[in-house]
Amino acid sequence: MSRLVVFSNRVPLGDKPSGGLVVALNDTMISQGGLWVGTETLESAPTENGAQLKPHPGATFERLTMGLTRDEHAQYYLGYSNSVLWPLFHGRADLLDVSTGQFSTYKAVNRRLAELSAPHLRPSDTIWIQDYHLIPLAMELRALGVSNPIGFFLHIPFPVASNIRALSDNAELLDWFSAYDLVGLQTQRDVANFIGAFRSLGHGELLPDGRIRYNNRFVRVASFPIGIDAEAFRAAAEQSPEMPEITTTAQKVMVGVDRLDYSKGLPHRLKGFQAFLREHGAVSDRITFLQIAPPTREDVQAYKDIRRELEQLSGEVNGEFGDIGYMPVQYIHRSIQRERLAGLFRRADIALVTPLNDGMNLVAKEYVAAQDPEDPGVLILSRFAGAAEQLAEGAILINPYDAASISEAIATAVAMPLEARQARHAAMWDQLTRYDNDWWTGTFLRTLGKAALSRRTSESFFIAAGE
Ligand code: GDG
Repeated sequence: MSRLVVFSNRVPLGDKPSGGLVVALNDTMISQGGLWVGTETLESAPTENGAQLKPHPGATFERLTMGLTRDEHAQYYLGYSNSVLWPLFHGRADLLDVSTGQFSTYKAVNRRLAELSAPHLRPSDTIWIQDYHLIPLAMELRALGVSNPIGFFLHIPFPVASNIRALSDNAELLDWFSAYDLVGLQTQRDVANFIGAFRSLGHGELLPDGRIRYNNRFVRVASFPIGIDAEAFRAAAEQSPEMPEITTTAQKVMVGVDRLDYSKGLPHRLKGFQAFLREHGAVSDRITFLQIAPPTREDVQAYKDIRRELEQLSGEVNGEFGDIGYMPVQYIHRSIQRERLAGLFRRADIALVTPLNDGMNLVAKEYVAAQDPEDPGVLILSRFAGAAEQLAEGAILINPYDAASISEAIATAVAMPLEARQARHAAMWDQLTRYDNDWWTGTFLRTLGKAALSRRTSESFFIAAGE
């Protein structure tokens, strides 16, 4: 059997991995073994900076990391990855923070990672590269003669062509993607955007078999919505300890859990809750809205701004509607343990998930998985989350830009009878178990195997034909 080699910016080094990508792949690596390669930021610059990969023994699979200096972390990770690609791919060209050195460091880090990892690769390996930090990696590996099947999965949305034009070096982006055998995206909408970008920016040609031909390279693109291990998450929620601390004077608990990121629509969520309290507060059950928002990328200005805005808004809502013994908004700016998160989801009557743009949104799926099917809570979900393509039948879909839409959805959720909640939950549970984590990895890797085979055939055909 072919060995799986995964590349991602971060490699799980602790006992309890967290974060969607890492959790999803960790299970696969534990069950089938392989090699996981990534980066690690060094506290002080070593004399021979990142001259070789560092092994991390102690797992059932092999782990290697490449050390990044503080400067590389600033330019490659905080800079090009998170101040250029992240906002751009989330449709926020207004938040681009471009500065000299980011682009060249991003490319240099990818090149060094290719150079240092190539000697560790075997001819029969299947290579799976993850996310926007490492888009150029396949091109760099190909330049070193690596001809293995190489797949890529983008965890965030793929932007429309007009947004890509905001990147000065957008032609390189298409070159990078075309070095892959298979590009996996979260949704059908992303696939349409990907094809649109190749057609309008690069004169790519969509072939009848669904592949894109671009500069005589062939790349297959398809959607593989990332899943979770729903059964395991349900079991964790069942076993999670009681939470007396969230039994408040409120009759209902509504929850939100998101990294404090501007793509998650947190201010919009609070404005929606505020509209609900104004419209329906007097006649509704009292609701406590518990928002867990762990810090993330705090050195990037846009993240400092969103934090300030959120703190101000929670204060405003609490000032307007709080009472002795009742604070409508509980805002917690730190991370909580995964087991407690599962229990919190199960306890909550409603989840409010309002991203303005999101690749998938695993929180929505985890909330559904954690519910007691006999007495499930209600998911309110933005139509701009990738998860909305799968969960439309069971969730209440909202437009996060419209506070009235959120307010109405909360009122509907509060009043929803048991039977309706059960039926909606059953429809979503069906999706979660059908398209779970094993489905995601299995389907992607099978498709990659086929794509690599047909690419070899086509490219040798064009070489033979002298094109
Ligand atoms: C990216 C894409 C895509 C959150 N707070 C805590 C905590 N979490 C966990 C959640 C969930 C994960 O982190 C977040 O995943 P999301 O999917 O919601 O969002 P991103 O971090 O933006 O992930 C996204 C995903 O990649 C996977 O492809 O779905 O669209 O943006 O698992 O539970 N976990 C713990 N404490 C917290 O406070 N333990």
